[in-house]
Amino acid sequence: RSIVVLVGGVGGSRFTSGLVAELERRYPDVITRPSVTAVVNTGDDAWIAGLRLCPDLDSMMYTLAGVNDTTRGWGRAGETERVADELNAYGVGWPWFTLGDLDLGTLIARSALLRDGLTLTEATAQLSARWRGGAGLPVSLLPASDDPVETHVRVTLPGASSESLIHFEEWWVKYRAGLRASGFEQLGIESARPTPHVLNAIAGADAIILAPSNPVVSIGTILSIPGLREAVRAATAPVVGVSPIIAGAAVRGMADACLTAIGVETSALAVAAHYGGRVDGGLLDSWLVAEEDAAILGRIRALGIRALAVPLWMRDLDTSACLAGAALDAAAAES
Ligand code: GDP
Ligand code: FO1
Ligand code: CA
Repeated sequence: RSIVVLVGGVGGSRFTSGLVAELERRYPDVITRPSVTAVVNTGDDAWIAGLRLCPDLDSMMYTLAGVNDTTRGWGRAGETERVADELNAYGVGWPWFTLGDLDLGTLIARSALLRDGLTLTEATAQLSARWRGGAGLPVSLLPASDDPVETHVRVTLPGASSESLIHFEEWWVKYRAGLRASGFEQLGIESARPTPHVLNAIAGADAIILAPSNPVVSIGTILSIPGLREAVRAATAPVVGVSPIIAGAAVRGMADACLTAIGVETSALAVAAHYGGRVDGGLLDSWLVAEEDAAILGRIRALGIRALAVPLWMRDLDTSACLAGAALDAAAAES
């Protein structure tokens, strides 16, 4: 059996770690344990100092390898920043964006593999293989596309009289989402395609889960790759979504500002309506909301979506595993 989960960075990696822990608990024998494939957002990717940065793939890889920095929420634990100081002295890269030395090792390795002609999917498989004493990661990481797609944000820069497009990382890290976004553009999206690996994983899945990731710049970008949304709709597996919004607030990150920019209210109901019910041309068979949001269950069901209220806070591995278990149960109830 196989489970496919669509993910962004922090929300996606917390949820996926919980999913792995829950599957290990339910299926102690590795032979019977369902496999997990994560389809990862690549819209935050960028060339920086000549190197390929893939923030969400790296958040997933570091978290599943157990080497992530849990306080900052990105990058490696125990980092040093000697190389970043040199890059800044040369005026190369983004001075407001800190690349740790260990993290730079990943970026150099990835860039070397891409330059050797590997696809991002192949490079990601090689980067993933070294972890856990060479056993690799407990999840297959698949970039949603091998074709570069880079999310840019339409903003009016301080002192400017007209709008310009800046990279999503600049909007988020340099301006902390403080500049009002009037829209997002996924540069490269028209000619991007989902990889065959992604299409096969979706078609062959027994359950498809939309992680509690940013619905606009993580899950939204994955789904806007031409053909991907259609592949999820055509899949035989039940599609279960987990709300990234609890009681009208994005728990952490910039989902609130992103939803506002595309005209969607920050609520679990509005995000469900945005994804849509599968019966109505949308994606969702089931939608998990927080217990705090139990009052909206009836309105979600009115959209033709099964709805359940469960503990939605991923505080630690146990609470993340519990949430993943609820998503597995919702999928089992559908099939
Ligand atoms: P990013 O790429 O690092 O921004 O991470 P993702 O796109 O995977 O997820 C970010 C979103 O996850 C946040 O904007 C929140 O809405 C959501 N999120 C973060 N923590 C939690 C949590 O504990 N529970 C739930 N339900 N959602 C969360
Ligand atoms: N986030 C920050 O807030 N500041 C940083 O300097 C920063 C550096 C960084 C380096 C590598 C990487 O993979 C991620 C990094 N992030 C940083 C986090 C990341 O860019 C964003 O939080 C996500 O992409 C948002 O979706
Ligand atoms: Ca991200």
